[in-house]
Parts: sequence; C-alpha cells; structure tokens
Amino acid sequence: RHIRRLFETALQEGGIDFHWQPLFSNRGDVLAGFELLARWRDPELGDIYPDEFIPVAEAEHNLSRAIVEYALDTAASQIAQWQTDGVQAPIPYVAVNIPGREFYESDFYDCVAAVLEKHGVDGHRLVFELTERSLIADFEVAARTMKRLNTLGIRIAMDDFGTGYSSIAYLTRLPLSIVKLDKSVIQRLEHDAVARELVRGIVDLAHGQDLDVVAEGVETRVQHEWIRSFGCEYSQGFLLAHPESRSAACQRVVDRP
Ligand code: G
Ligand code: G
Ligand code: NA
Ligand code: MN
Repeated sequence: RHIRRLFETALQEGGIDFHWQPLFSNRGDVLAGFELLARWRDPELGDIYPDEFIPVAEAEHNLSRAIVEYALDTAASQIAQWQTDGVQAPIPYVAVNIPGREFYESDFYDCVAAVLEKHGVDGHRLVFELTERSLIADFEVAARTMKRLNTLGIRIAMDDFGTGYSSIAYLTRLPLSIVKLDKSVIQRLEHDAVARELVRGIVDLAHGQDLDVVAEGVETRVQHEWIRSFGCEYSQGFLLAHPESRSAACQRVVDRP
C-alpha cells in the first residue's frame, strides 16, 4: 500500500543502501567477510529497518527481486573493486540475504550469473544467506538451484539456525557450506547450560556435514569464549563490530594486519 509505494520510490532514488557488518575468523580475530544489511533512510520518516520493509517488499516479487539485484550488484561491484585495487589476499567474502522464494524462481540463477558477468567476478567471494523460515520445504527444487549456484563458486549459508524452525533436514538435505547460529541462542550461552549443549550439538552436527559455523549476535567476551570452545569458525556481533558504512568497511580491509 502506502509504504510499498514509498519503498519503490526510495529504491529508484537511492534511498536504500547497505550497511556492512564484519565477520571474523575465530582464529586470531582476522577479518573474513561482511554481511550486507539493507537500510532505508527517509528524510521524513528517518531510518526504517528491514524488519519493517523487507516483509512488505517481499510480498511482491518484482520489488523483492529488485532489492536482491541491488544487493548482488553492490556486493559484486565491491569485490571487483578490491580485485582492481589489488588488496592483499584473501579478498573478504560478501554475504547477501536472499529470500527463500528466489530458490524456486527459474530465472534466479540467470539473474545472479548476469550480475557476476557484468562485474567480471566469479562467485567464490559471495555467500548467500537464507533463513529457514523463508524456505518452503520443497527441498528438491531449492537444492537444484543451490547446486547450480555452487557451480559459480557461491556458498550458501543457513541463517538464524537454532530458532523454532530449525530442522536437521535443512543441514543434511541441502547443498550448504555454512550454518549461522541465531543470536537468540548465542545470547543464552552465558546463563543457560541447555543452550550450551544445544549449540555444541549443532556445531558437531554441522562439522559432520562439512559445514563451517558462524555465531551471530556475539555481544560479550563470555559468549565469544564459549563459541571458540565449541570450535565454531566465525563470529559476528556487536562485541567485534557493528554494521558500518561501505567506506568504513573498505578502510577496515586496507587496515588488516
Ligand atoms: O540490522 P538488521 O535489522 O539489519 O536486519 C534485520 C533482518 O532483516 C535480518 O533478519 C536480516 O537478515 C534482514 N535483512 C537485512 N537486509 C536484508 C536484505 O537485503 N534482504 C533480505 N531479504 N533481508 C535482509
Ligand atoms: O537475520 P539476520 O541474521 O540476517 O540479522 C542480522 C541482524 O542482527 C541485523 O539486524 C543486525 O543489525 C543484527 N545484529 C548484528 N550483530 C548483533 C549483535 O551483536 N546483537 C544484536 N542484538 N543484534 C545484532
Ligand atoms: Na543474514
Ligand atoms: Mn541471522
């Protein structure tokens, strides 16, 4: 309705952009990548968060696809820029949130391939984050798209794992590379022994499937220590870095030790 019209205009006129939240390897806290988080800045309404506009946008496929393409273009152009600049290897990966329904759209693969082609990059530095709740459970179709994306070098991450929707079937039946532990379970680690056993179990299960594990929403040193002790590969959260501007992210890449 009203908000949808405003959003369409914002998308066309540059009112939508992305914050870049760093992710770090748990070995020595080395910068590993960034997650793109959409932000809508309206001169009158102020900052509008994705929890409010993503569901509105995703109700209509054209709009939803427009954000996905915009995010992919942002990611691929930055990866190309890092390549051109000759930044020290490894180039950080860029993670883009993809609505589950795209994995059921027959032209999604072509859309992705076209963006990569446009910027002259391959998919090895791209990760697609997918939430469990957005993935309707037709594993065969989604898995087929994921495998095609894998051939471009793109890795798929199961986002928000450990919430009410979690199913072991996601981890065993889809061609995933990464599991992201939801911040709600990370936040329980400090005071809740059951949450610790849950996380330990998920990490072991993920490793059994050859998946890397990212802890998201790490806010305290104690949480970070638990995460490390479980052998989780990567961490993301306010303890380490908040979402930041693209230029701040680029500066961070240059400043790496
Ligand atoms: O900072 P945070 O409020 O950005 O994000 C809130 C939620 O919105 C998260 O679940 C995040 O995955 C989702 N989100 C952020 N940016 C995007 C985006 O570009 N596309 C989609 N589909 N979801 C996003
Ligand atoms: O669902 P998704 O995982 O993509 O959501 C990422 C969301 O989590 C974003 O809104 C981001 O701003 C937020 N976020 C990132 N790090 C932290 C953190 O340490 N604590 C909390 N509470 N939120 C975080
Ligand atoms: Na995400
Ligand atoms: Mn998440």
